[in-house]
Amino acid sequence: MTMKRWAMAAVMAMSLTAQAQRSAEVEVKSAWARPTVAGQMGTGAFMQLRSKDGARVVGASSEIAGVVEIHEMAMDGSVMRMRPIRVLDLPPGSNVELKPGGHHMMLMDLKRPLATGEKIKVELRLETRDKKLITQPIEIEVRPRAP
Ligand SMILES: [Cu+2]
Repeated sequence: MTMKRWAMAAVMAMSLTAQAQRSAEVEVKSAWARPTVAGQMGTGAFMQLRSKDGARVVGASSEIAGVVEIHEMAMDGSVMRMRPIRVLDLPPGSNVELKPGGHHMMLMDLKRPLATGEKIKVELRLETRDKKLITQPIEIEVRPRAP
């Protein structure tokens, strides 16, 4: 094989790898997080999640937050409170929405303020239907309201 053909093959192999990464376990749409002001320690992030084969979100992390959790809203007497859940189930083919007032992602112990227009990276920890643990990087846009 000539050097040139070898280089082309290498480029093709790399783009295949990139494609494989793009056909991720979970389809993530309309991911957004609320901007924060200096000193604010936490904010909510929202998105639509869909897994063709079914999966479970079992954790999340981000370099901009010390702690990332999935929260649910639940009544505590007559007061609505949020509390962390350990597992978010994504039934096969269903849209699962993280939204204000409902299940949401919570970015806590923020290392810096989040400015409108920037994109932050979060890694989802997923358990696939065949019980494999994988991580999937997602990008979340910082904006004051849903896209
Ligand atoms: Cu919360």
